[in-house]
Amino acid sequence: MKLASRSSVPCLAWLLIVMTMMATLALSQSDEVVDTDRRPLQYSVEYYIKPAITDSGGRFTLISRNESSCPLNVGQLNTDIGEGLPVTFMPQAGEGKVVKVNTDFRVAFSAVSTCAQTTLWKVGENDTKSGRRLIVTGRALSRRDYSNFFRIVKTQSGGIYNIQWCPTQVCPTCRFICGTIGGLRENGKILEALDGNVLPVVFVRRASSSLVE
Ligand SMILES: *[C@@H]1O[C@H](CO)[C@@H](O)[C@H](O)[C@H]1NC(C)=O
Ligand SMILES: CC(=O)N[C@H]1CO[C@H](CO)[C@@H](O)[C@@H]1O
Repeated sequence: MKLASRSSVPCLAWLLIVMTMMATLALSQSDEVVDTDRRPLQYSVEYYIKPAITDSGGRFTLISRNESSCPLNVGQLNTDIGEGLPVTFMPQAGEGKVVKVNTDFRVAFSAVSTCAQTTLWKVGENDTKSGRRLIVTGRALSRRDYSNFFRIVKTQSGGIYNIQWCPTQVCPTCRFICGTIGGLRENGKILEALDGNVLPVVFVRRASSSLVE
């Protein structure tokens, strides 16, 4: 009897350790963003961004808001026909290879623009016409300009996400008016903007992008 009760103590301790390890593992895995093949999203790999729901436009691409100007806006194709432009996510220093939810990163279309401008996503000024902040392309103007940082957040459904601008990780003391990206229809085009409807999206890994193991 004595022997049995003694040996049950380390047994219980082991069980606790194993359970804690499993819980930690489950937590870290659920923090990973996954693509449409349920593989973890990786930095520096190309992905297409696609609406998770129908009748809300096609894949993400660069859009010219005005015919004459260079494509400055982040937007969507009008239909689900067409590949769109892939993006790559760029980590802040010290991040791992895998993109996690609620983690600030920079994101750019991997396209060579004829306008010889950056394809980095940026939150633009509040647009007077729509009262919404459009997502444009451009570089931050200073080190304290956090307009290039975006993050992926979970929705109620697994594998479906929202893209947010809320860079509290890069500036924990800043007070941001955070916003989530959704499509804004204007003159037969779909532009992305904060401060309105919210678009659930999925990430489709570009076929030629090889996984870096
Ligand atoms: C943008 O402008 C509209 C209209 O002037 C205003 O209602 C809204 O609060 C502004 N949004 C932000 C984020 O400043
Ligand atoms: C630079 C430029 O021409 N901007 C125009 C683009 O279109 C919007 C909306 O129609 C106008 O408000 C801008 O003046």
